[in-house]
Amino acid sequence: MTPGRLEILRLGAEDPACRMAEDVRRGLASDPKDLSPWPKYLYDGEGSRLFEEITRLPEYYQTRAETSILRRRAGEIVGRTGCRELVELGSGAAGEKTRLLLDALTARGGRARYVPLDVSEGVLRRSGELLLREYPGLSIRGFAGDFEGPLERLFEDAPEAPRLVAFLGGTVGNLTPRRRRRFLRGLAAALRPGDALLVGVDLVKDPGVLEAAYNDRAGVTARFNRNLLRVINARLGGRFDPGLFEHRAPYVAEESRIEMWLHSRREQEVPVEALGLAVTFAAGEGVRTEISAKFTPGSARRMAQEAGLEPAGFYADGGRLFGLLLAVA
Ligand code: AVJ
Repeated sequence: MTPGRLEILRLGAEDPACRMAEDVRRGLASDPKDLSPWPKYLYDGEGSRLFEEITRLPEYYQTRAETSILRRRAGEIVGRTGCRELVELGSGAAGEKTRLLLDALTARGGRARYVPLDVSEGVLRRSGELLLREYPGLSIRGFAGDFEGPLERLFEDAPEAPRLVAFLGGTVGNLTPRRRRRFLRGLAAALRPGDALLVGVDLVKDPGVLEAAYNDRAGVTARFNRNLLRVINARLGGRFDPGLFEHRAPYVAEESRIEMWLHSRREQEVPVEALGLAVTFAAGEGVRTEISAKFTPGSARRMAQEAGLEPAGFYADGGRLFGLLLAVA
């Protein structure tokens, strides 16, 4: 990797449309209907745009809280790990949070590398070009792909100094417990001793505050949720009418998680061409579209330990709304 250089590689070769048909078939055949194991399908162009809008909503405190932690502690976190490379999983538009970590990394002089992974190649290219202008000494190797696939290639071309792998935004909470364990074990196995993982986790709090964050007054989260049906229409030839589904996002205390659902307003049959079938919904029947697990400092530490990582620090914002767990391999 040469300083001042941007390269974008593709991670994983399988045909995404074909995979999606299989995933959606499985999700819609289960009882209850459940598309939440595949949160990535929420993030097409429109879904990513709506999510950016969510991060600015008054009710959605997570992005602001996480950014405020990094504003105060990025220097300390990077200093503790001694890393020279930032690997960011699900980097998205590489906004202020990424810059706070890169500021801390480049403030220490010498060569620094940034290895973002995101499903959108366009987003990687645009944000990579912007970052190169702001950080001329940085070398960037972006990977377009899915963080649940094999991650070894992200860690090829290993630098001598330790790496910091950042998995921000609370995205780890969107994985089902099984997938979360599988993902973290796979990640831990790809790390070398001394490498560090920084995971953002939304914290357990008053259910009213949690539910407001996923049931915003402006209805942006409802649009984000219904957009999944548009993605299925566009990519799999579905005939969903998003207006016939109601957005709900209750906090399920027994699971410590928000669950996002779409409930059919009436009995209906929806053809999906790529599946070669029509999906039937009873009146009021729901399909779960996303889970978003909430953690305590203790449950976040246990999650890292289960993957064989050693918890090294837990950082929260002033309101204790959101946390960053630092763990080392
Ligand atoms: C992707 C984890 C940041 O679970 O809060 C926002 C996605 N879903 N509103 C979350 C989301 C509904 C979000 N994260």
